[in-house]
Amino acid sequence: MRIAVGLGKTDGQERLERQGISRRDFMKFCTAVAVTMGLGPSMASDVAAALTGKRASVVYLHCAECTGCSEALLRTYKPFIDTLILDTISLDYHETIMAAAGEAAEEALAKAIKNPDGYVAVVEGAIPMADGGKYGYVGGHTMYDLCKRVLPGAKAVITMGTCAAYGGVQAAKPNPTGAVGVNEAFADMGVKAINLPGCPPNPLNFVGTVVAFLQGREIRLDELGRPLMFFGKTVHELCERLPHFEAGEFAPSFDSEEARKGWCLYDLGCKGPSTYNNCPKVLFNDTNWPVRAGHPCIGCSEPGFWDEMTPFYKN
Ligand code: FSX
Ligand code: SF4
Ligand code: F3S
Repeated sequence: MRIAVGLGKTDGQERLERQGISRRDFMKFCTAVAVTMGLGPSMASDVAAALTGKRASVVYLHCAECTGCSEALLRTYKPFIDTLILDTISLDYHETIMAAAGEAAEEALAKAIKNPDGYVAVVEGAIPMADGGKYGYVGGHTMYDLCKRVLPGAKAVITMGTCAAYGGVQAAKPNPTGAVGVNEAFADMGVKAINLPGCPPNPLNFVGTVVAFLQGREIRLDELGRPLMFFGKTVHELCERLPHFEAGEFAPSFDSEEARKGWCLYDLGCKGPSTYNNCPKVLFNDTNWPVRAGHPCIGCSEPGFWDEMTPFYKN
């Protein structure tokens, strides 16, 4: 299978080869991204073309969060995926992993947002709004002010994780810092972020969004700002335990033989029926997802799940 759709090797291909990423692994990854996007495996070469073309400049901001979203993205089981992601996008500013510190970091941000080709902004974490935003500072600026400086001028804004999308754990009652998601905080400035919730979100949903953006593809969203290609179905609809649900076969406890045999976890607290996400289809690290591992879905990609979906377990 060829990587390139156009003529000759692109810079991107050469970059990947220099990093020791084989074409076979790369195409396998592109097939997974295409399937995640609902495009079918035959579109893998289009995905490959987008991933090896001109790199999009990305400014990645961290607000109130645990950095689990970045960890999910960068600690994928195949070492080449983080390389690939970092190679696909030009990550010009990322507060956690950038080598620059202090004034050099400030300069990197100033330069990135002046890029004549524009930039994509990614936000991880909620925006603390209470008391003038004083509960979250980065480099002497409130998280609110930093976002205000970066987001309105971006070509696209992507929220990475439930905290940035809807407030997440920081917004759980009584929400002392007044944490809210990006769209709630910046709607009055015309910001309309594409929400990629999940605590953490699946890295393939992020890559799929970047690919769709690079391809100029329309990204259809649901009423909560989530791309329908990833969040169009409930976890329950995609779950491999669904036949047991339909047969009325419910595991009575986590350590039961029935749970091990794959019976439905609904009676143990599973929130799959009211949670939109593609975990059963996409898996994490190409390996597993909560319900297959015997853990109920806790609704981590829904707004307010810390309040609305608790108690997480019934037993
Ligand atoms: Fe939130 Fe991301 Fe949950 Fe953590 O940083 S979505 S707390 S996994 O990691 O923002
Ligand atoms: Fe639905 Fe959860 Fe049962 Fe799966 S385990 S079928 S998501 S209720
Ligand atoms: Fe989250 Fe449920 Fe998937 S808890 S990771 S949406 S299975």
